[in-house]
Amino acid sequence: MAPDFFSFPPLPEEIRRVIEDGSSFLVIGHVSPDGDCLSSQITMGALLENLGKQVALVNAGPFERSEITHLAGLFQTSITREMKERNPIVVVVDCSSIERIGSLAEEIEGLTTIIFDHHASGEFFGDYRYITPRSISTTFIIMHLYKEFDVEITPEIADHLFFGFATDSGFFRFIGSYRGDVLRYAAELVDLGVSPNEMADRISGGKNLDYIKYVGKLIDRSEVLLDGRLIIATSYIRDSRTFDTTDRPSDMLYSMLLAIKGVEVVLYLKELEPQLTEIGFRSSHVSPVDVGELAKRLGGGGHKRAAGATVNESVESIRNPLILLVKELLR
Ligand SMILES: [Mn+2]
Repeated sequence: MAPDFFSFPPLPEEIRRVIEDGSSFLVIGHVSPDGDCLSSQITMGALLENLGKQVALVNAGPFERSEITHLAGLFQTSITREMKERNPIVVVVDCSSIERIGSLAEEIEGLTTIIFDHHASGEFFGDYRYITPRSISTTFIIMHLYKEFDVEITPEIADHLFFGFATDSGFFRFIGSYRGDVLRYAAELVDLGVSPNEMADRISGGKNLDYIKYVGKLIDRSEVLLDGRLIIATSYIRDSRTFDTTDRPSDMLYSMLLAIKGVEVVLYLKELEPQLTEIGFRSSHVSPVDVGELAKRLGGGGHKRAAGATVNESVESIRNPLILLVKELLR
């Protein structure tokens, strides 16, 4: 196969102009933020401040994952009337659909909105968009913007940027051939003082024993289907009474289940309410299944290999339709 090198598409002139002309900005991310989302908000905010703008970071939360809880204090959880009266420009990062910003969706109505994202599927929203699905993380796009706007990357900003790279790329495990560009960006950050070693500890460490037991329970409960090509793991509301952890078991769960020979698709069904289920989708890099498309059919979004959706169905009622959908795609 011919090398498929990546380069960023040119930044649309309109976006550059809106940023240059604006004076007040709100930087928003998705609900239940992960490392890439918050790092993107922080680094985008710092970029804008460097350009002389007034900036507020807003995220509806909750800030549950242990690797990001310490960042919660940097964010406001709603948009006050005062903030809105300044007629700010809204910059939404790492977010594939308007629903993903939760309660903030209503609050930003009527404001000029720019989207910076790397999710392939999802619905188009906002007035201006810069979406590059082949970016490993949204911070990867933002690092590019630092170069575009010729703003210096400080060691502190480097740390946040790398944190986003690492969280969304499974610590560089999801990066394929001919993507030296990602590693060249990462190398620049390491030369600014980022320690991949320390970062790995920060991302995968810091968990309690209940978290590990919880992952164990979900693996124990998981079902192998479709001749071993699909695995479904399920968590129930009642688990929160058994296991004392706010960390999401999903990342560790996915990598363990995808390590099983022959497994192409992993579905993680999480009971949020009796009639509300969050579905996490993962597919192995050898599978033809595009889980982003699958999630989109259920009103969600994501990438070819990782996606999510939330449905108004019980865990039991969504299970069989999901198996049929995957079965169709595995043919
Ligand atoms: Mn992301």
